[in-house]
Amino acid sequence: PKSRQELKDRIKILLREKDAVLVAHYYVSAELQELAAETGGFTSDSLDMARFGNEHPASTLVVAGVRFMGETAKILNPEKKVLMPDLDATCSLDLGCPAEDFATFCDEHPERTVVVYANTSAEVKARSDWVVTSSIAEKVVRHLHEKGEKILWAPDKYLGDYVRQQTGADLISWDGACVVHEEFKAEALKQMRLDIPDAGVLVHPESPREVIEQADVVGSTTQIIKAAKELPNKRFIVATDRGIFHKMRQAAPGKEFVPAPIAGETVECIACAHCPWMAMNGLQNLAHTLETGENEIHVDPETGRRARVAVERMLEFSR
Ligand code: CIZ
Ligand code: SF4
Repeated sequence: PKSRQELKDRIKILLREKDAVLVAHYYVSAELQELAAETGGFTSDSLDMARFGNEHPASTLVVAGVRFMGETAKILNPEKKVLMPDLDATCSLDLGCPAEDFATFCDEHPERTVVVYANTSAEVKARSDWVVTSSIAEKVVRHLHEKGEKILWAPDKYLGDYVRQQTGADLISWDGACVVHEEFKAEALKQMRLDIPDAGVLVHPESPREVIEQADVVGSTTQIIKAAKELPNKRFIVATDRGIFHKMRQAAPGKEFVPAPIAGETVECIACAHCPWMAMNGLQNLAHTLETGENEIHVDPETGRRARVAVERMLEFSR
């Protein structure tokens, strides 16, 4: 077994040798986020990860995140090799929305425009009219609503609920949830806000409605990082995966970040608010995939072609 430093050095060499670039999500370990920064790669949310991978000239993209992020990279770049540290790193939203059941749901509502969250399989994306991420979901749905379109939304019911409320759109939702964000508890958050009354409250819209209602800022990961920098508060209660604290501390040095409570916890929170699938990304399996070329993402070309139309619509809209 190699030391962590030896592994990092090996990964740096392999990235160069294989003409590969590391694209990481805010929810993976600080170590991987740093490695991406040190090697000319990138850390961000799923929208900007897709954009970066699409624009970068490397012939291999190594995606440290969860499976749908690797698939989106492949959908946009069928000619590139896309590798992931662990192909079993998935997402409860993706798992909870199987393509066949989703197709049945769409067939039952043929008059509706199908808008799906990026946290879905390539097959589900291929069935959609639009793919969106949390940073532009509201804007896209507002745009469609203003054109008089009715929406079929999947898979996150909390984000769907939030977007419906913000835009007034006629929107029906699939019944899915994120295992991390769904656990944030409204009552415990009320108590925590009393315990630290000066704290700003930042909430990702995959959280339950009663948690969202207590937020000073509701937004995607990128929007939450921006709020930490721009709001005057010195402390923040944060309802999203705590992997994001690494970038928040860099963006707003000297400020303090407290994870929002799950299941009755108040100020102290040690093993909560972290996605088990994001946590599967490590130095060892990253080195392994680069070394062997194993764990390559494949998307059926016809499925990929159809999904690409909906993903590119998002990229075009967000320009
Ligand atoms: O919860 C996730 O997986 C998020 C926030 C994905 C994204 O859009 O970056
Ligand atoms: Fe999916 Fe939630 Fe994990 Fe994001 S944090 S990958 S939405 S399970």
